[in-house]
Amino acid sequence: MARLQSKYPTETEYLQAVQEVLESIEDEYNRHPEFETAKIVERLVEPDRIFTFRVTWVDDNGEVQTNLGYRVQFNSAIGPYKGGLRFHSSVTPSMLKFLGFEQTFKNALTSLPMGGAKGGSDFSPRGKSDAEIMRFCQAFMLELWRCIGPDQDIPAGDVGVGGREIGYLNGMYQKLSREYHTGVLTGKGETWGGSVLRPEATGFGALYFAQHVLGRVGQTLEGKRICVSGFGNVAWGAVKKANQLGAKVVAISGPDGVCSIPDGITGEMNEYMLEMRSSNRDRVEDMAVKFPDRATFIPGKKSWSIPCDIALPCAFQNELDEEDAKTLKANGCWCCCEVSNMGCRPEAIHFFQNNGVIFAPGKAVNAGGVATSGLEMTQNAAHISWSGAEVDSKLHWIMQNIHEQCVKFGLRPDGTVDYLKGANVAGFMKVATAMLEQGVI
Ligand code: 2IT
Repeated sequence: MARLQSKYPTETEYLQAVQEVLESIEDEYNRHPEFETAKIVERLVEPDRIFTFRVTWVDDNGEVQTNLGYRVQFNSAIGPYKGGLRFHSSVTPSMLKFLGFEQTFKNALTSLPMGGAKGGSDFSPRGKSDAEIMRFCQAFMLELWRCIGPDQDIPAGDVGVGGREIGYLNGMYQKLSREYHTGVLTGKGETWGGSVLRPEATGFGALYFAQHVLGRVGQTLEGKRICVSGFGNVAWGAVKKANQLGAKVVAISGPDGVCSIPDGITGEMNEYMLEMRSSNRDRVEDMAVKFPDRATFIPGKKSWSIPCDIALPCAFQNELDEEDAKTLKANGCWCCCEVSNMGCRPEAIHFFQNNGVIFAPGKAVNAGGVATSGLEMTQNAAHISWSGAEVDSKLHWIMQNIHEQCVKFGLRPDGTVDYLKGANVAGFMKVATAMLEQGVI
C-alpha cells in the first residue's frame, strides 16, 4: 500500500478500493507462499492496460465540445475483459481504476468466465438532448471500437449509460467494424440481441442476495422499510423487486435531495423513475412534483436521514459516510446491502461492523448485473434467447452461490458472517489461482 500511495498519491478511490481488498485477504494470502513467490498482489493491483482518448463532438448550439474517454482493461485471467462504461462529469482514471479493480473480483464471484474492465468519459449527460447523447456516443465509439471485441472486451452500461446509450454505441460499432454480430456490448435492446431481464438484473440480484442475508438470521423482506438512494436503473430494479417481495421503499434520492415516501413507493412511481432518468434532468424532486400526495421532497438531504430497517445504497461510490451510518443505526437500521460500487466509506463499514449492523459489499450484492450480462453473452454466442423464467432462475442460482461463497470465506467464530471479507477472499482466490496457473505473463 505504501508503494502504491507514493506512486499514485492523487488516486484516492483506487487506493481506497485496493486497501479494502488487501486488508481482507491478508490472512488467507499469508497461507499461500506460492502467491507471494509469483508476486500475485503486485501484479493484480495494476491494470493490464489503459486506453485514453479524446472525444470531440458538436452540441446543439453548433459548438465544438471535447471530452476524455477511457477504457481500463484490468485483468483477463479468467476471461475476456468485461465491465461497464460510466458517463459522468467526475470520471477520472482513478475512478475507472477502482471500478475495474472491483469488477475483476466481482466477475470472479459470478462463476462465469469474465475478466475485469471499466471505461467511460467525463461527459455529463445532465441537461443534454437526445441528439447530443447520440452524437457523443458515436464520437466515443469512433475511438473505442479498436479496443473491444466479443472475445477481447465487452463493455456494458454503468452510471449515465443505459439502454439508449448502448443502442447508439452498438450502431456506431457496427458501422465502423462492418461486423454485425451481437457480441460486443451487453445491455442491448431485446430485439437486437439483448437479454430479457438485463435491465432489472442488478436490482433483482441485490434483493435476492438480501433475501439470503436476511434468511440466515431468520428474517424475510416482508413488511421491512427500505431506504434506497438514487433513482437510476439500479434503484429502479431494486424498488421493483422490493415491492414484489412485500417490502416498503420509503426513500429514493438524487443529487438534489431525498424524496420521503412514508406509505411506500407504488408501481406507478417506480415506472416514473424511468422517465426521470431519460429526461436527463438528474433531479429526484420531479417525483414529489408528479406524486405530491405520496412523496415529500427534502432538499440537500440523503436517503440515510429517513428511518428504515434496511439501507440499499444504489447511486455512487462513497455515498454513505460514517455520520450517515450513525444516523441509520440510531433510527433502527440493522442491515446495509451495498448495491452501488463501493457505496460506503471505510469508516461507515467499520461503524456498521462494530455496531451489529449487517453489512454486505457491492461486489457481492450487485454482481447480478454483470452476471446477467454474462448470460446475455452466452445467448448471443449460441444465437438463442432464453425466456424470462430461465434467466431469472439462473440469476437466482448465481446470487445464492455468491452468498454461499461469502459465508464460506467470511464465517466468524460466533457464527455471524463478515460479508466484506468473504466476498474479497472468494473473489481474490479465484483470480489469484487463475493467474498462478497461467504463469508469469
Ligand atoms: O458495475 C457493474 O457491474 C456494471 N456496471 C455492469 C457491468 C456489465 O458488464 O454488465
